[in-house]
Amino acid sequence: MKKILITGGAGFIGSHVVRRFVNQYPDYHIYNLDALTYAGNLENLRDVEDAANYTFVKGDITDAVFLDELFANTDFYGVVHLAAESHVDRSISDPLAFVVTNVIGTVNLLNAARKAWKDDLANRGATNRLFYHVSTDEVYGELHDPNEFFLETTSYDPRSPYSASKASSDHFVRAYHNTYKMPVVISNCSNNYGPNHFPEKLIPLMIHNIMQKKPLPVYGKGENVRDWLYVEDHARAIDTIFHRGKVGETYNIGGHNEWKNLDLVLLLCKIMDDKLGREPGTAESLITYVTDRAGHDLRYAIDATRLKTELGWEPSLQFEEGLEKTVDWYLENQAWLDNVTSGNYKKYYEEMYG
Ligand code: NAD
Ligand code: TDX
Repeated sequence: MKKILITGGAGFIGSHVVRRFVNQYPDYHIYNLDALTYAGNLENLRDVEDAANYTFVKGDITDAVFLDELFANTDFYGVVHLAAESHVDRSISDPLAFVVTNVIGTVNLLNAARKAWKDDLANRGATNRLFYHVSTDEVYGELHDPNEFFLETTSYDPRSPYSASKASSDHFVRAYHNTYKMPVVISNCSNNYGPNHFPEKLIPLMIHNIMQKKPLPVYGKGENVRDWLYVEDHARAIDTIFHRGKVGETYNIGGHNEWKNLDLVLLLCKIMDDKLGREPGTAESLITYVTDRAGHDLRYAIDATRLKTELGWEPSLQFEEGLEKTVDWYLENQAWLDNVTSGNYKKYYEEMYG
């Protein structure tokens, strides 16, 4: 059985990646390493927690000694690294936390793999191993020309503490490939949405506030543009790249689905009024324009042609369909949302894991 370490598997995207790997690959044993920060929620994985090929490991990637022991005790074939601080607004109020987890944590993980795989790295270029680093489109900076898209070759130009920390971690991953022959692959994905998204991010925050008839805070004039991808499509892209991507390469992942924030919020308002049986315009009346995010990137848009032509991956869902699925999930899983917003989600696993 191949042992695969997935970091950050209790988070939003990580939980979808863990579920996919556990269900699709019974011949893999999936180890989910997660520190269970505020963003980690094991309720996301209730449906797979008893699977024979799944093990949860509570641990922190900022702890190098712990990682060295873990790698010494378990012979991992591969790593899929998602653990990170992921919210731009938090990076503006506490940048150092992003350096510690996203930069130092990633280097710790690279070091642990390097030590454990040293014979393979020296002898065979470790073609039997893989270190997959999951990154973001935000490392490329912002776009102004509507005809421009981020390519794998676009120069890095991170503009928030979050994107600077992710860019730095990407550089370290490439440096380990060049210097130590670490077999790496990197993907840079656009904004994800879907079930289990923590309600500090735009789409789940708006869904939550519409349900509760609370104000919908739109930053600035709502003119910033994001390129949205359904989270299960991202998990499928990661699966594709993990199995068929070329070592040393980078793949952009995106939905080719750009939305101005205000247009997206208006669409969500319409869907929610309809689903909740409210008068049209009820949710829209909650929109409140608030002070803009500092250094707010104007537009992100990914060109994912390489992933399509070389590995055959394409998004499977239209945005309206994905958004409706997402809204339905939140309406059917109000207990999940209540547990997260009340902080009760921590109690479930604190009893089990401390
Ligand atoms: P998330 O915040 O929902 O989850 C992060 C997970 O990492 C949580 O379970 C948390 O407990 C864990 N974690 C945090 N610090 C840790 C540490 N020190 N040690 C171990 N575990 C730790 O994040 P997400 O939105 O699922 O993003 C996952 C990855 O994908 C991140 O690397 C992010 O940069 C990247 N990404 C996210 C998006 C997006 O739209 N959300 C888009 C592109 C790339
Ligand atoms: O209350 C809000 N009001 C608002 O107008 C929030 C939370 C956000 N916004 C705007 C800011 C952005 O233009 O909505 C857009 C999306 O914001 P977020 O959901 O915070 O995402 P973003 O900053 O684009 O970053 C996300 O995508 C790339 C993820 O959080 C990152 O982890 C990922 O790398």
